[in-house]
Amino acid sequence: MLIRKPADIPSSEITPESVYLRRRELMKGAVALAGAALLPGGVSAAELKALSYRAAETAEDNPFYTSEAQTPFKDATSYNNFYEFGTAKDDPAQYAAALTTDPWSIEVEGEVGKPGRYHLEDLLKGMDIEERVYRLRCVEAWSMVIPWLGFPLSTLLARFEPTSKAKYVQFETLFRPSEMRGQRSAFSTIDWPYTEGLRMDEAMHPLTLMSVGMYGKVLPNQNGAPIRLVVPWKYGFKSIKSITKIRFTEKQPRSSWQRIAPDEYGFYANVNPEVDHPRWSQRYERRLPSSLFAPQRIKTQMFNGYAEQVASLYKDMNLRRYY
Ligand SMILES: Nc1nc2c(c(=O)[nH]1)N[C@H]1C(S)=C(S)[C@@H](COP(=O)(O)O)O[C@H]1N2
Ligand SMILES: [Mo]
Repeated sequence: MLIRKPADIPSSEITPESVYLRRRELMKGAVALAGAALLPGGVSAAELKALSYRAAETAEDNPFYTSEAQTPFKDATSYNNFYEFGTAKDDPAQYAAALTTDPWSIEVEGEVGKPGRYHLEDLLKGMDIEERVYRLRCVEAWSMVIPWLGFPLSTLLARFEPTSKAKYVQFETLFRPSEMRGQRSAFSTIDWPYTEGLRMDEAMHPLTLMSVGMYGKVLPNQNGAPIRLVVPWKYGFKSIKSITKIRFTEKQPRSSWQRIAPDEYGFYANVNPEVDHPRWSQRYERRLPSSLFAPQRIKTQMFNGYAEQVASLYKDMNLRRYY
């Protein structure tokens, strides 16, 4: 267990006090979860795993942390994009409860030494869950600051032993129309399943997180339970939810949004205030909670503020062309 009782934490680690208090908050979350284990049907491996994790660091120069105000849990879980449950921002919160997330498995295929179907609990075994406070900016120009729980995607991918031909990795979301009402809609724009992809070096970058929880709890269904990607320097649509397939490929895969509107949504989708979406500017964002009277309009940063960590991945690329 990575989480420790207050008595186990040396005093050198409890300054400033806010860190200590935050740890306590996190542990309260863990206790609440332990209570959930009493629910009929038991508690999933993901839930058990989320009980133990490293609390976020506070160092200003830590790329896995931001001291910006965190988006309240209520906003992060009620204003979502998850088209499998509908296109309105409040649809996921209303309808995602229908999704069964346990048992869950992930199929691994393509250019890889260890293909197969893996149970989520096996994949989580021995995985160190840590907390990372990341900004996430949607292409529609709202943004949030969320304390995610997860582990580096690189740790997981390495276990499957990608071959030397694996240049990209593609992800797919579950296709289960019986539980995902958006997939039953006659008006749906997406050719299901939702897919996304990363170049191998992006996938292996230490900032790229596989998340199983947020705010000290397991992921709410509307945020992509039981396991989703978080790529904080890219527009939100790259952070694919409820993943059931990982495919290693030699050629660049096509993502769902590229297929829907290739002029508007590129493969890279790096947050870039200099490159407008064809229908709107990307210079500013609305930090949630945002309202008519308190719009919280802030300037968007290059690579969503993670340029120091990731700019080198794109150093010889024309980012207007590769948007
Ligand atoms: N499977 C799936 N994943 C998805 C989406 C989706 O519609 N389906 N929407 C994306 C978009 S556009 C955004 S902005 C983020 C939103 O994540 P959040 O609701 O946790 O903030 O999820 C991304 N992942
Ligand atoms: Mo988005």
